Amino acid sequence: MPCLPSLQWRRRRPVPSAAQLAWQRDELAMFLHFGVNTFTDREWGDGKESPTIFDPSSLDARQWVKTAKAAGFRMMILTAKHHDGFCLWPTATTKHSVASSPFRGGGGDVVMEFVLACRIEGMKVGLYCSPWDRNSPVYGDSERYNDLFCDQLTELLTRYGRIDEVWFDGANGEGPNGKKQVYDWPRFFAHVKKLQPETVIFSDAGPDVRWIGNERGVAGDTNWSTMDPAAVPYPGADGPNIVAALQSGDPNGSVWRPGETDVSIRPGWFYHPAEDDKVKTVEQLVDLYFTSVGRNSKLLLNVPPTRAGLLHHTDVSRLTEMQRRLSRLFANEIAAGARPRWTFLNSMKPACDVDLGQIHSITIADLAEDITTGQVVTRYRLEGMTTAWRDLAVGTTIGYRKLDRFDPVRVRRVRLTLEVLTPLARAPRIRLYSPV
Ligand code: FUL
Repeated sequence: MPCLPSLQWRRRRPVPSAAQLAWQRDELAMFLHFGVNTFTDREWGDGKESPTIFDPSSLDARQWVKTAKAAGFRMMILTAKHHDGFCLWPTATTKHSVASSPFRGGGGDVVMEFVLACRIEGMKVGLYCSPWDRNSPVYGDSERYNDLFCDQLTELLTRYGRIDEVWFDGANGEGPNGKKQVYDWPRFFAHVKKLQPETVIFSDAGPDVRWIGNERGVAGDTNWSTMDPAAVPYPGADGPNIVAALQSGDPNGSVWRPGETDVSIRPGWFYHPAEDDKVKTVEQLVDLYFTSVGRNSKLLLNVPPTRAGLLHHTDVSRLTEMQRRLSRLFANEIAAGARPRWTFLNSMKPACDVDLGQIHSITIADLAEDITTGQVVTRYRLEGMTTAWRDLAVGTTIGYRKLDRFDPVRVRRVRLTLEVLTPLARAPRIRLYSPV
């Protein structure tokens, strides 16, 4: 009788779509919260704001995009509509928009300026459109509002060319009729995909990208890109196990749904002058890179434009410095020429040994699975040796990228031992960096 591989080995594990793969490889995305709250100094508008308050004096979307590009960001996501319902584009669905504001004499379109600036700079484009709408008179009249929301999505997804990410927040309230709005999520998702088949949709519940479960910028140290879709059944779902499921994913999950880590450079999501001296430090920004990108996630860092319509000079200089600091940290790769010798690559405990040729001081390990074939590492141990082996980093998942920082250690050889769910299709990548 032929010997059949075990069922577990034969089951096909989920793999990323081309869009999910590109999304992850971008690593850094910038969030821009901008709207009437920028002018009222609030975080959540109540929808009663007069559109006339929206009057950025020197809005320059090129300044946003150039700043992001110089700092290594590859995508930007703008709040086209936040919970207050004010639309940054001239929509036909409501008068509560830029068309009723003094901005560009009522002829302006912030979404258009943003998209054009992104196109010129080769930056990918994402749009946030809040389903919770505190201005809409039909919010709470579920079917009518769902129709209106789909009309808004149609405008956003047909007027501006390719949109690479559509970002949904799960916030859900009651309308003026006192009734809770019932969102038709399957309809929203299908509508987006019909209009922009290549886009990735973000929400707590995916379908393409999931929320990481907190707004502190910290992904789970164990972080699977696979998920059980039943764990978070719809955006905004509440329950005792939901945050853990979002943080860590699920090794046995049936869908590929990597986590996105959103956090603001300031305490609030919108710009507040009183927070000008509370901008995250360069060290904090670098830490965020390690707790997001370095934990198999993607960093979505919010940098809110000011009332002038520009990124604040403090935020700009922190971003520039963050990029400089990261480039320095990853400047001295030392194992580049060394060939890892893999043993038992086809087993459940593959291991490899790298002879560095001479003694090197190392301080960062950068491990990566080839996720085009899925994510399978459940445990890893990286050891270094000059005279005796010692642990450098021990952890659970690797995925797209796992970064470990440690005090500089002088080593001549390193050894990586893995435990995997299914045999590796390709050897993981190992990069080691010396301090500068
Ligand atoms: C939250 C919203 O309520 C915040 O205002 C912000 O937009 C953040 C990104 O998502 O859930």
